[in-house]
Amino acid sequence: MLRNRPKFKRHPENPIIRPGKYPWRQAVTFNPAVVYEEGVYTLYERTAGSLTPFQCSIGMLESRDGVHFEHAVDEPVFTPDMAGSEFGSVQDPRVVRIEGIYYMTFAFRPFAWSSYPTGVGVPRSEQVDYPGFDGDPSKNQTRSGIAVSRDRRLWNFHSWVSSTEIDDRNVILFPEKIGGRFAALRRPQGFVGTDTSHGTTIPSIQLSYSTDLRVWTEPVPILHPEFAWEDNRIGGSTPPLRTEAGWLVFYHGVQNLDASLKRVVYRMGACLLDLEDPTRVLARSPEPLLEPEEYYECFGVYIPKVVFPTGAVVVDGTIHLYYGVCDTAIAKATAELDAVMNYLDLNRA
Ligand code: BMA
Repeated sequence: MLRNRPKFKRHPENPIIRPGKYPWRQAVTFNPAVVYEEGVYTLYERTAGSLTPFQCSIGMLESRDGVHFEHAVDEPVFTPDMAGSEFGSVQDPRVVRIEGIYYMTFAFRPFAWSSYPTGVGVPRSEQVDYPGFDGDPSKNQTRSGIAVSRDRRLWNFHSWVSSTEIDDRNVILFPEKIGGRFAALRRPQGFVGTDTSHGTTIPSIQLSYSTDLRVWTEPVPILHPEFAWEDNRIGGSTPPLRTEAGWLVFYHGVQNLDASLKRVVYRMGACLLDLEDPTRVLARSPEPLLEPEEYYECFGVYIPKVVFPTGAVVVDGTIHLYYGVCDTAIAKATAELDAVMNYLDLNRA
């Protein structure tokens, strides 16, 4: 099987996007959304000016070659304030265009916390005192929302996908309606542990539909962790890419290395979902297709050993994959779409 594993070629100039230039992106830039249209790559970065508090906004960059990006706007194009809380944090955007309108799904924490990296695993984080917030973590869960734009530059908050009661992130819209409805991948974390009513005990990828992007059907689990490299959780990574054989989705798998140190490793896998009924998984990669190997994927200012893809576009048969590294910077890798599809074909369910 390993013989046929498609090769993701890292760009020699990685990490291609690094922190700096503006105060609001001084500390980190990572986990970007990417769209490609008429020869222009538009990238939306998750940025923060500091880790204390770790308050994130979304910046916008453009490029003609997909490697050398310049800021299109000097200020963030989407901020916590625009999502309803000046003390909050907007995170991990994914952007798709459906019927001429751009939709950005994002994760949102109402009150940004402060993070203290440990160098070995998930940082220690503390709730911060803000007016109107008593520090109760149950009132500061990460929920997911949608912003819309007609021109890729001016964004407005549109609606929520999940409630304040549940941690639900990695919400990713399909790039077209399915059976007349919007469809989204999501990763609700409440329905896990001892609650088996949703058919999953480890955070899994689930699917919901909506006719208006406001009211969503109850999420249905579609992909569960199965392999050792997914034993902590899995979640959707990049917006589904339409292929003849099905929706190609890259997802992330998290493995526990040492629970006492919160030491984990984030890797990337791929799956293929049925075009008409994406709850049907047609194929899945038994092994990761990208994992931390290079220095910039193993060490950063926030967390070690993380590749976290959030954007993928296909240009002339080549997949251009953009991924956050160690929540610090942005890297790029490319692979041939045919190679990925042939590999998944060997790994049909
Ligand atoms: C996840 C998310 C991602 C992040 C990853 C690694 O839970 O917060 O945004 O890249 O952890 O820290």
